[in-house]
Amino acid sequence: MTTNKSVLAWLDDMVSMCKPDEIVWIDGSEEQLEALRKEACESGEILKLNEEKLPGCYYHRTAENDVARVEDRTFICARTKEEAGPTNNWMDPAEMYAKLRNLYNGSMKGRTMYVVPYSMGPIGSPFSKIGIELTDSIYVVLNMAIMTRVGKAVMDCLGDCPEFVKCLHAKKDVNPEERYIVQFPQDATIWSINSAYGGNVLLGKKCFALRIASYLGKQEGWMAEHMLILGLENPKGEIKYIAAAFPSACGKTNLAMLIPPAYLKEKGYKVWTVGDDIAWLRIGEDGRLYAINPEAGFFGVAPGTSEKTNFNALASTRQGTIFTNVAINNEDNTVWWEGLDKNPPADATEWKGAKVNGKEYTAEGNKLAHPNSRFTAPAKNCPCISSEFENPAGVPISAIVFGGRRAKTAPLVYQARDWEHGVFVGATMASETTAAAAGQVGVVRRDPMAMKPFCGYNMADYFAHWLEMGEKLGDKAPSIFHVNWFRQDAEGHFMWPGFGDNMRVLNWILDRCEGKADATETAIGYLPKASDLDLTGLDIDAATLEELLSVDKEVWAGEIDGIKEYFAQFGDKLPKGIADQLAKLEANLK
Ligand code: GTP
Ligand code: SPV
Ligand code: MN
Repeated sequence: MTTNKSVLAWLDDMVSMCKPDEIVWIDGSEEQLEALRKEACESGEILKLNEEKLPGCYYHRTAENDVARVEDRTFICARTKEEAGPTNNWMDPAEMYAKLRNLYNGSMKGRTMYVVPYSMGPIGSPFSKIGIELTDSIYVVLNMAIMTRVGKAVMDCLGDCPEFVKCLHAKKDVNPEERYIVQFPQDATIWSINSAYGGNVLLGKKCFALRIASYLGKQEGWMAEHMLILGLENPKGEIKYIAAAFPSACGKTNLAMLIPPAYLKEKGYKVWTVGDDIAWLRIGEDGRLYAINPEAGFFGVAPGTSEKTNFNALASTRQGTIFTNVAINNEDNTVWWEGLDKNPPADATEWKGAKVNGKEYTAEGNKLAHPNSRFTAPAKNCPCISSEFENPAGVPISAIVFGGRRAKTAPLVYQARDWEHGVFVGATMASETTAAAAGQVGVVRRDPMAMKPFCGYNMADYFAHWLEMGEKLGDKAPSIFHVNWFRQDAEGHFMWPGFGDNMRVLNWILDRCEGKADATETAIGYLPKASDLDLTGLDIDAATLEELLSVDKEVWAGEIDGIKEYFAQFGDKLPKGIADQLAKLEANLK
């Protein structure tokens, strides 16, 4: 498929190491993908679902020990430990290459190596970047074909250029003890072994589009962020774009596809989805910040997705979708997960593969679907996909929103005083951990800009890069906000209805950007009073609202200690602007 010397030399090296029986280039044609689906169905790697109800949809179950990203097995092998920084695992690149070459050696004997050329971003856009993933998993090929633009057109676009990200994935024996997800930023190389799950193996996603791309962005003056991108259309037909960073399983897909409350819908408000997970941001010719979504599909959390909570996400999964680790409804060979409806199938196969009576099974408190079970759905299926989705120049961003899952502390919404303060707000984000990564769930941890697991270099330099971008943007910089949809009352109930009602907060945010909404200055930034939000038709009592929109100085004083402790690991590298903002917050809270 190519005469590109760099590609062929690299491929030779990888083939002689992995020793596959066969090499198959993925050309992107429907015929080839269909043949692979057939083959994977025959081997049992995937199952075909009900063709009438879910046309072109398949089911896949991963190993029980392989159901989420593994942060403790993920490495940034920069030249030095200092370059990887204190928030990343690091090993000397030469040592890591040697260790992994041993593991990869002969790992594809008796197997086929698929060569998947892919583009992150529309093929040929100045924003876009090319990768080639070598994998021995048809499941990975089929997912990459949904999540990215794959095939011959990508190789044609690459031509003789040596600049592409070299990605190698071997499923091997899925041994968690020898699982490695390794980025070599200086070599634009990603090596993944002993996993077959999502972000560990769909190497265009977190490994490339965030870890490698954040490193490239730092060198080249742009940003790769864990952000959704949405367009909010007002009744006049004007569309303003928002980019929002929330940690994994904290609501990006949901917000990106939001359906406004009925009264706003009637007025003509609409939300258009540009992206649900990753944004690449560059300064445009007019000096504003522009974003593209480098992906072509959604790898979304299934549990909690329903017609009521996220109609558009559910609609996106009704054809051409791969479901991973959800439950099977054997009554009609469709899928089910907690939160889809209140009616688990009696005849079900739970995610681990056991046939169960679903009604009794959930009654025991067990989950039919894994909490991190996912759907891989083509973006073009989404009823609210933006007309700008394929725009190679991206969309102009008016507001940047950070958010986390905080039962206490963070109010529903507040606005940063300026860019530098906004970067501090992002840098001090904290959120409860979720099932998207292996490990304990529900523990509050610092997750700057929702990038803790995804920043491909020293986090302190990443903060500095954010500050530099702000300097370049000057008065054209988007305003920065923080939201928290997850405040809980004493009984552990969510205080804010969330989902579609988050639109009320988005409207305040965009009005603030245009100087059209009021706010009160507090120690942490500008907060709306209840009367500043449009709460028409919302059933929420005044006391709850007051609490959602308040800043408890004592609780925040406690935050200061946590922030200081967190920043200490960066030593002198912590940018002065960030240290200044911390001092300001401390003074404000006195
Ligand atoms: P990743 O794909 O892991 O990056 O996750 P994400 O950030 O896209 O999260 P997603 O939108 O899939 O939401 C994860 C979980 O949070 C789901 O179970 C949702 O139902 C729940 N959720 C999303 N938005 C809200 C909200 O506004 N309020 C509440 N209470 N829950 C929400
Ligand atoms: C996340 O964990 O943030 C995801 C899923 O979007 S994964 O692709 O597994 O990283
Ligand atoms: Mn994500």
